[in-house]
Amino acid sequence: MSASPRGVEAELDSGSAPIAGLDTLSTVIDSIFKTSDNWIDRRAAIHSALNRTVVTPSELSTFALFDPRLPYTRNLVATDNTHYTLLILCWNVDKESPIHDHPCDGCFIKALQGKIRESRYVKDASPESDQLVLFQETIVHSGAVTYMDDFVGYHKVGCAGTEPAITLHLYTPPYHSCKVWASPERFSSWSEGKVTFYSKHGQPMN
Ligand code: 2CO
Ligand code: FE2
Repeated sequence: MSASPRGVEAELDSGSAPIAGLDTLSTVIDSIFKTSDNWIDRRAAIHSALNRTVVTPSELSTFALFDPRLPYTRNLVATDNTHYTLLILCWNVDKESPIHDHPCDGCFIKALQGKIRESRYVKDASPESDQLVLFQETIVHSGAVTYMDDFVGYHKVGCAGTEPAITLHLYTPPYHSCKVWASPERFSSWSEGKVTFYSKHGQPMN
């Protein structure tokens, strides 16, 4: 792994220095987990690091693998198997994920190419209701970073443009399955979605 000439500490300290490439980002993320001792600082540092990250065209050709048969393709970029997983997801036009939760502390998304739509839901507060209610819909443009967790609600994500979209995701800590809702009409009726990877470290799984 290569840090920038400025060094990882400088990367961490600076609120504005670009982070050149995914290797450097992984090194910076490793440092964040070593140095920050509370979630508020860690969350701000991760958000800042993702904001500053510039993914190169060569990295996109290595990691941004599309399977045209799937709504979206999950490609593992890096993980320490303890604190975080870094993924590149590739979204086919007019396709989206189901509504799902995130059984982790937080989910960060950076749009790298194209644009995505993030639709956020909460359980209807009325005890008689078994619905998920849409409370926010956002178009996330290339370069923007979003944050989500189960305290905020649940979401679905999809390609919002006429071209396929590519996103960078960081989940902390890694998780292996999540709740998936086929419809917002029935909150109590969810199924378990297992985490799968189309590729790991640039190598297709099949
Ligand atoms: N959480 C979904 C997944 O990992 C993608 S939506 O962004 O968090 O498949
Ligand atoms: Fe998600």
